[in-house]
This record gives sequence, structure tokens and C-alpha cells, in this order.
Amino acid sequence: MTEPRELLRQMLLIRRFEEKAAQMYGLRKIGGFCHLYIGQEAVAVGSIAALELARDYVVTAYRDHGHALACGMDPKPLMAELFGKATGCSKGKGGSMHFFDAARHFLGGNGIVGAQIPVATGVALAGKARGDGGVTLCYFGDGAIHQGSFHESLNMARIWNLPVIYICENNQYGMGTDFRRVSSITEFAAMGASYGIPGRLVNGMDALEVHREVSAAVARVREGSVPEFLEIRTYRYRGHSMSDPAKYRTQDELESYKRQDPIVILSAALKGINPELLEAARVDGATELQVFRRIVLPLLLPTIAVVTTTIVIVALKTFDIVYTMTSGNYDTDVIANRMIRELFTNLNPGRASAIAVVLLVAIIPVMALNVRRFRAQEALR
Ligand SMILES: Cc1ncc(C[n+]2csc(CCOP(=O)(O)OP(=O)(O)O)c2C)c(N)n1
Ligand SMILES: [Mg+2]
Repeated sequence: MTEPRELLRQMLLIRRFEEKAAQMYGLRKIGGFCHLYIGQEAVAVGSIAALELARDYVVTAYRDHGHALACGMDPKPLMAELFGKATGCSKGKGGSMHFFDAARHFLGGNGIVGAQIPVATGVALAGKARGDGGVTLCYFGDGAIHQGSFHESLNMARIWNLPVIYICENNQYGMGTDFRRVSSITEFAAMGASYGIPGRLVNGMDALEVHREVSAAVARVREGSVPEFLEIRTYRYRGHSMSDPAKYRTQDELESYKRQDPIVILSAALKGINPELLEAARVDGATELQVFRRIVLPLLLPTIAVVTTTIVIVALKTFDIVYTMTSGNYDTDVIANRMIRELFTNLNPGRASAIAVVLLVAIIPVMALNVRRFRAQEALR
């Protein structure tokens, strides 16, 4: 099993890569279609980490940045590909939808919905002929599951018992269409049954669960050379492509998935932060003002209270001394000496340390809570 920290590293790499791609697209440095994978990272990372890419293969559709990076492709030729440069992984001719690296067993990247499913089935057939125990992972979206190519491929894969795992990345929308509107059943995992292929539903917002489930499926397929089918339920945060403002879904729905963000959840788990605290520390939109209000202010308030009280006490004391002194003979040196003496006699070491202990005991829980909140906050950012 791959270390959770490594899964987190890969998910962060994908997210940062795509954020940069979106920025460059906005600056018109990137042309053509560009479909972002942000929100779905746990699917590619958790599942590809279950493979041995020396003998296993990956085939996917056009939303392929995450899969390519999870297969270990260098981000530089990928970004060059987006820019249409000759140094790109497909010599700048394929763009975002056609990342490819035969040496790493990443066989694309395909712009035609469902077309990669028969391709992956053929790759699995070749694997079976080689007899090296290699497994092919075939990814496609919820929009591809009603294509004839899916059904024909599953049928053939079962007849020939090919070592392939079909993974439906159900991000719940095919362009602007909710999958529930166009599917007679909503549990896709059942769809393999008519071809004698077992299916399971997996939570695609949880990289560890994806990794566990796909690792188990890979082991079964290697062992028995019988195809499997997984529906991995996930969500894309951005529109279908860069030109889609995604008006067909509500902000509440989007926010509800962002609260299950696979990167936040895994990084919080690695830091030992419980999900409730994470929820409490969640700052919608994480503006600086909100971070200040929720984290800095609670720390500042007790400090301000202590300092103000001290100033008031000292002021009252001073007023008392000055009043007493000036009623007799007024001399600043005498007043200053007297003040210092008064302060020290009133604030003997025993009393001073008692006050310090009380202050510390009062502040420690506030500090501890804020440090935990701050760490949770960091995990959210
Ligand atoms: C055969 C075919 N029909 C239609 C299209 C246009 N098209 C591009 S993406 C897409 C939606 C596919 O949705 P889904 O399979 O759920 O993948 P997602 O974009 O959600 O990753 C459609 C209809 C296409 N590229 N190919
Ligand atoms: Mg989809």
C-alpha cells in the first residue's frame, strides 16, 4: 500500500498544476479545450497508486491531467503540451485532452466520449496474451456509461475474461446534465451484473478508500483474470471545461462537496485533526478578515483585557500616591521613588508569581484551542 503522505503529495501536485493551467488559460497562453480535474484528484491518485506500472496500464478520457501526473509523468512536458509546444508530451499536437506516455504505460487521453473503453479492452487482451499478470485500468465518465462502446466492451471482456477494471468516475454531470436525469438506474455499480461482472460503489472523495478498494480489485483481477467494475462517486468543482460557468447546479451543492475536499480531509487526518474541529474552523472562502476574526481575535482579546486591567490598577495607584504627596510637598523625584516602592511592596514575589500562574492557567486553554484551530485552518487553505 502506498503511504498516505505520498497520496497527498500527488493530489496537491495535480491541484496546483491545474490551478496554474486555469490561470494560463485565462491569459490565453493555452488554446483549445481544457477540462479540469479539480475535486476528483482522489480517484486517479488513490487508484493508480494501486498499480505496478511496469506491467499495468492506464487508459482514460479527455479529463486526463490527474491520471497523467499520478502515472508519474513530469509536469513540465505536460504544461508544454498545454502550451502547444514541441517539447510537450505529444509534441504539442494533442493538447489537454491527449496526454500520452507509452513508456509509463499511460495510453491517453481520448476526446471521444466512450472511445477509450474498447481501446482499454484491447490493451487488456494484449496483457492477457503476454501473460505477465498485468491489469488495465479503464476510466470513463457517467456520460459515457450509456454509450454502446461501454456495453460491447464489458460483454467481450467477460467472454474473454480479460484483466481489466472499468472505473466509472461519476462526477455526477455529463457537461451540464445531472446523471440522474439521463439514467434509468442511479447505482451504476449494478450495471456490470448483466454481463456477469461484479461492481462496487466507492467514495471518490476519500483517497484512502479509493486506494483500498482498487488495490483489492487489482489483486482479485491479477489472481482470477476476471474483469471488475467500480463506480467511484466524485465531484468536479469547476465547469465541464474552461468555457462552462456551471450555472446548472447550486452553490450549496458545490460547497457541500468542497467540505469533503479529498486534500483537506487527508491532510487533516495526517495531522491528527478530527473532522468536527475541521468543520468548526472552516472559514467559507477563507478571507483574511475571517481568519483574523476567528483565530487572531480570540487570542488578542484576553491579552488586551489583562493589559487594560494592569494599566487601570497602576493609574489608580499613581493617582492615589500623587494625591497623597501633592497634598503635602510636591517633588517628582520623591513621587517616583515612592511609586516604585509602593509597587514593589504591594507586588511581592509570592503575589506576583500567583498572579502569573493564574494568568497562565487562564490563557493556556485559549492558546491550545487556537493553536488547534489554526492548524485546522491551515489544513483548509
Ligand atoms: C461521442 C461523443 N459524443 C459527444 C461528445 C461531446 N462531449 C464531450 S464531453 C461530454 C460529456 C461527457 O461527460 P462524462 O462522460 O460524464 O465525463 P466528464 O466530462 O464528466 O468527465 C460530451 C457529451 C463527445 N466528445 N464525443
Ligand atoms: Mg461526468
